[in-house]
Amino acid sequence: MEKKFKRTLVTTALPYANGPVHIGHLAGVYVPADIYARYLRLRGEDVVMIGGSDEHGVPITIKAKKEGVTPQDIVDRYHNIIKESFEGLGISFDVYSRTTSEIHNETASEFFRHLYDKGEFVEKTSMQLYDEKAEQFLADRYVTGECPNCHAQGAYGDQCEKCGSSLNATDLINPVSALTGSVPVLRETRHWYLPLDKWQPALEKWILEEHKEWRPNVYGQCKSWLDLGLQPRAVSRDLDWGVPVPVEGADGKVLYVWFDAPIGYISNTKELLPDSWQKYWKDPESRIIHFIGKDNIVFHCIVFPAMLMAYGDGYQLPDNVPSNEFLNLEGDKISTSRNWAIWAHEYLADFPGKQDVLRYVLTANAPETKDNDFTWRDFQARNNNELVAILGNFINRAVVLTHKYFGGTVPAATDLQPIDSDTLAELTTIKAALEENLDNFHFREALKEAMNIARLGNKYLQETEPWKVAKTDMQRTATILNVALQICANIAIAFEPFLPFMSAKLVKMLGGDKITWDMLGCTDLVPAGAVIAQPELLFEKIEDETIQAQLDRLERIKKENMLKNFKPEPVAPEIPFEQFEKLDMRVGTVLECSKVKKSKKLLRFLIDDGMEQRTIVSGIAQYYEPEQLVGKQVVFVANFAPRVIQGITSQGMILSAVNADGSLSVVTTINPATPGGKVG
Ligand code: B3M
Ligand code: ZN
Repeated sequence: MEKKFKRTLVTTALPYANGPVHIGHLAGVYVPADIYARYLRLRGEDVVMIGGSDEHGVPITIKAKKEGVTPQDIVDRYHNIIKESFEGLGISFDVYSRTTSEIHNETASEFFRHLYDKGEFVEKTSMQLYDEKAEQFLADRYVTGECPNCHAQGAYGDQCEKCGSSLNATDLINPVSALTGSVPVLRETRHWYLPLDKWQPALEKWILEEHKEWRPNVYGQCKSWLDLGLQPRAVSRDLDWGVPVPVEGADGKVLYVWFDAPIGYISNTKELLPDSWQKYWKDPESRIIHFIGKDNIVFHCIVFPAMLMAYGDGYQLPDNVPSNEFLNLEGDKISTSRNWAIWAHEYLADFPGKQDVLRYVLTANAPETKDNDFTWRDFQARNNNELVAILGNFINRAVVLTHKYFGGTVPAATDLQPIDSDTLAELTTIKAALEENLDNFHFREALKEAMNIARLGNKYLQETEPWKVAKTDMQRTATILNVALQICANIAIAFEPFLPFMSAKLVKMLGGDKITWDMLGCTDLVPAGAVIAQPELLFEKIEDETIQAQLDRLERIKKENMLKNFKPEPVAPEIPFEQFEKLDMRVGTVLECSKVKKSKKLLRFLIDDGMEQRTIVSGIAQYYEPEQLVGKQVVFVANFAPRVIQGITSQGMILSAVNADGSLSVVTTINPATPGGKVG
């Protein structure tokens, strides 16, 4: 840290309470923020970590409507799930609140009113779509219609999902209200806009000149926004869910969710520290760090800072905004609506006691500089090959050998040799590297450095072989195990920010109590004569079946999504009856069916066609076992010109239906039909 700060406020993006949190949220925001906050706490710094649910916004009202419940029901449900998930994973919030709280309502309301009174807003009227039946203005998401660009049907008021273009609801062709299905009309409405253009020069100076150290993705996004030129932004909406606009005559209007949500950071700090919250926001010797995902950059680096500057009164701007890229799941974008995610609460239920495994994998694979992929195979490999084989194995060996040779009493190091001091000296080097990385928000690299301590320990035991030395030299054995236990204690400290559950167990196992970051690099953490506990398993192997069950779940979800999204192919151009008549389709009974050798796709059929028997080759081997089909009736095209397939002459074609996932279902008859009978 170049500058010295007196205190740090760590904020984490407020997750929308319209669904649970998933590994993408965790990897992007909450795990890195937690690592950072824990690190600062261990250093004894004054740090506060703030979080809460974002409970306003249109998606929540839509979900409520769909389920026939109130928006409050929705946010109550998800706020609780989210909060418990964070607790379960050891995300160490000092406060986790919500934007429907009274204190937030007051704070956001006052914030708006202050800007209003200062004349910081521009008031503008515009024409918006209004549903006369529902007697309300329609939020963008509540209007669908034809896309003015690609003419697809069902485009939303803010975006066409077909061609991806962003839209204005008023540009939709033939708009329909999603509330009542009626045709909306244009009506005049008044809103308050924050003139971001006014703050453009100040923002340019602050970001482009004074914060060149920000991550390239963050700096780059800000630069392109600024290069485009900032425009006034509406900060109110016609909606009945949110913080009411505190101005006379603003009935039916609420603060735009992106106006009130960042103020949530302030309300949450107030809730936690009613008397001293201002120190964290207004003292130039404090600093604010926003942990967010990349889709939130503009709001945290441009809009919210402009709001704070407009407010004045000493509010400080964030010092850094370490935003991550996205985490994908098994090669596909994580999506709440498609259920393509690993949900935090489900993980906790499926993998009890394995919080640190997820924290480890998400950090080792963190999308710090580019999008990354989570795969269950990688999860398993990192657990088995790194946590079990390197970390767990080293600690286990050190503790087990101490029990074996010294009955669990820490032996004294009375015979220090160069290999011992060299190894111990490495700890100081690793500590420096760890700090360098943590201070600069490089959590992946930092985790690698922590892991290097375990690697160092394994190498040390491999080279000193205490199990052999013990046969001849107990004094030397004592020294080696003393050194190994000091390395274990260093692991407990270095890993606390990353794997707090493991760290706490290890501290207890070594008979320790309180740890601090200063202790890292020390070589007398476990004193000779102290008694250590029996070894406890810190990590265990994850078996193939466990991983397969998760992969099967994802496979099921993929299938469900395919069915949901299936759109039948458009019907082919009309044909006259005579053309249909040319096709001679018949019923037949399958007499024999077998796999075609050397082919994965083909089955060979012998069909009773009422005349002679005929052979047909059909490409459905992936969907049926041959014996399933024997005795069944099929429909086939009888006047197809014979074709030679894999050396077999196929006399016709068996009809199958093509399913959403591309699989095939053979067509059959409901009542027993006469072989050879015409189909038509
Ligand atoms: N709820 C958006 C999101 O989860 C939003 C963050 C608010 S942070 C003030 O992407
Ligand atoms: Zn379109």
